Amino acid sequence: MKRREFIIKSAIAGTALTIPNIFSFGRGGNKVVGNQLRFPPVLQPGENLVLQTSNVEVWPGTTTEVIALNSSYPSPSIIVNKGDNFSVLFENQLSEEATIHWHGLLVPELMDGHPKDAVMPGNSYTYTFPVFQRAGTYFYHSHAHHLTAKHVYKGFAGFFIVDDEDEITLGLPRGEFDVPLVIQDRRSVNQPQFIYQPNMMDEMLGYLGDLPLINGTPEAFFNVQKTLYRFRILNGSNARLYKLALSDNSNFWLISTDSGLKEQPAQMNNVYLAPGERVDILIDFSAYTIGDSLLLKTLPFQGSGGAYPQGMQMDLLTFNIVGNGNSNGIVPANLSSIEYYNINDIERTRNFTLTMDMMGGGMHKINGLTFDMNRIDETINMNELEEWRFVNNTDEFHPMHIHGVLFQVYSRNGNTNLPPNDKGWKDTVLVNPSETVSVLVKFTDYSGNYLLHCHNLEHEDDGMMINIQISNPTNVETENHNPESF
Ligand SMILES: [Cu+2]
Repeated sequence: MKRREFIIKSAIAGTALTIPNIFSFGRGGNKVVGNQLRFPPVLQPGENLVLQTSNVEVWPGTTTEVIALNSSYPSPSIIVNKGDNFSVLFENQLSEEATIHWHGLLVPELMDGHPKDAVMPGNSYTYTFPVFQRAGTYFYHSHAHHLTAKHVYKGFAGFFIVDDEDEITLGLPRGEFDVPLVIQDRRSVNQPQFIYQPNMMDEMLGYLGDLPLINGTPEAFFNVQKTLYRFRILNGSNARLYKLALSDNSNFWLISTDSGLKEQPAQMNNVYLAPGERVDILIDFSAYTIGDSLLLKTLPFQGSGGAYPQGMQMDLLTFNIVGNGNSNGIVPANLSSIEYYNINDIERTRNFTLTMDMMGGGMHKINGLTFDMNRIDETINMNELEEWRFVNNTDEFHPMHIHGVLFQVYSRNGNTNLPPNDKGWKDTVLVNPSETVSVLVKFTDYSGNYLLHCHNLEHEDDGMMINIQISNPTNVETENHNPESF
């Protein structure tokens, strides 16, 4: 047994989440159709992450071949406290290379899972880094060269949840009332397999499906009490964008963007969530009646066509109201303090023009470039505030993700009046068709070779990714591990 390297928060792990379902009868006593929402296991201290092909039950009575960690789909959830030194041994038992990227976490270059740092078949690697960020819903996934999309589609992605004292004191719902939900779409035509064979159209639009899985559960239902819940929602899909809403159009509170709590909760009745993004929301079920059901849906919106249209309406998760339990959670008036950057403090502006080109080595490009492992495309000084403008010259959605930094959205098409899900700390920002999105970026923690890429994973593997080099001119690591920094 290795020494205890990080602390498991059993409160979030929620022992009640694993009790047998005794409420699977709906109104009128009819058996509810569908499958009870599953939860991935929580990685235990000293446990390794073993990447291998295995067969798991996704649809009852059948098995699905997955590429996942510790034979779990979704991959195990990692739960740590701010201040922990996280360390895990990663064993690659596949016959192809792999890395783990810790999405949204600020980690040293060699821990970031850059494809140049691939772990070869049969090899292992210890990922270790201090967790100095505040509480939030982060995740991890494959970042292997030209293999990211396939790996993630087949199951290689999991939650990385950070907890801290500041959040505990707020009185948000905890334990069994604090529920992680990862949304991933698969193709019903291939059921029960996760066949990954993108054709030309899939590489252009992304590999989209018609069948949503929630925590790997098809036709998922979740039995809830008449009380306040927190849901940590991760879009773990390769390419699908969701417009999340409740079936009765009622309001929920948005409390967190990618990288931790907002300043105040924002009441909304729908929110867009692009691949790689997370939102935490509070839903109050107290006004419903036992026996009622409510759906979490994705609403229709304008998107690409094809066999699996972007923007198609889907039912994602059924909430069955089954009891009078109380989370004792509250909707706090204030959540956290966020210091917003001032546009007048920028040292420079960089433009990143996003194009789709039928010719050349790859179709999706950033500033006319496709990814070259051995080429540094941008050099950025640490501790200097910059404005990065993503200019989308395509009619597709591009969720742009930056490694090694948390940033703030500044404007969309010049408009600084932003929706609530743009306000707060971000690591991924949706750039809509023909839109220009401006973000304010300052690297404060680590120097080295990081990445900027589209989180539509087909676009990423297609080459919509560039190397960024963070340089520290003073050559003095000013690693800012001050808890107040983010
Ligand atoms: Cu893209």
